Amino acid sequence: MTSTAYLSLGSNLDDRLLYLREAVQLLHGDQHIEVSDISSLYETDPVGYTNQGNFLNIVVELKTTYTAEQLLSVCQSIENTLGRKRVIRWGPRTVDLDILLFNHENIETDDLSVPHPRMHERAFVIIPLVEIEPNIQLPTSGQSFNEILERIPDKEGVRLWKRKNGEDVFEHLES
Ligand code: A4P
Ligand code: MG
Repeated sequence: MTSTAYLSLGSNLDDRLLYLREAVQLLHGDQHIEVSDISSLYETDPVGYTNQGNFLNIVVELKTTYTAEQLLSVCQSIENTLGRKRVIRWGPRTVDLDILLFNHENIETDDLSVPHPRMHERAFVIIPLVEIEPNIQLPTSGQSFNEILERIPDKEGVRLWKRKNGEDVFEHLES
């Protein structure tokens, strides 16, 4: 069975664009994953632990034959491959991949909470998500992300950095 998932990707260390591009390539290079859409790139003020550099954030849509748990381990192995060190919770990271949505499922296990529990309060997630999928709804409440976006604080902390032009932001996705 093919599932549709949305991931949030963020980076705020070193060459942020390169990390995001490599993460997307590693996702797309997996034979069980097809990256079907990518948002524009946004530069965003850090949320949570604020004494760190600005992030670049994107949201990607993908089709996958993995289960949500399998997709989580792929995300974690990509984080490890790209050199992520977990030093400070919510702190600086080369790249962070979070599963936002997996079909319309509600998943609550020791390792995985889907929908991502903090996504609805985060402009750096909701703005790129609404850009690629304006009509989507939060499975828990049925609220549309457009409605969530209207009420969300700190939207000025999320600035368009590179607009998606044409097919996708990463022209080298296939390589
Ligand atoms: N986990 C549970 N649910 C999920 C899920 N849906 N997707 C578990 C991914 N992982 C999930 O994550 C900790 C544990 O969450 C994992 O072991 C997994 O089993 P982590 O990636 O090791 O640690 P983390 O990233 O520090 O925690 P978390 O909860 O992912 O952090 P957040 O809340 O995502 O915050 N500000 C801006 N502007 N942009 C950002 O991208 N990111 C964060 C990270 C903070 N501030 C930011 C940004
Ligand atoms: Mg994470």
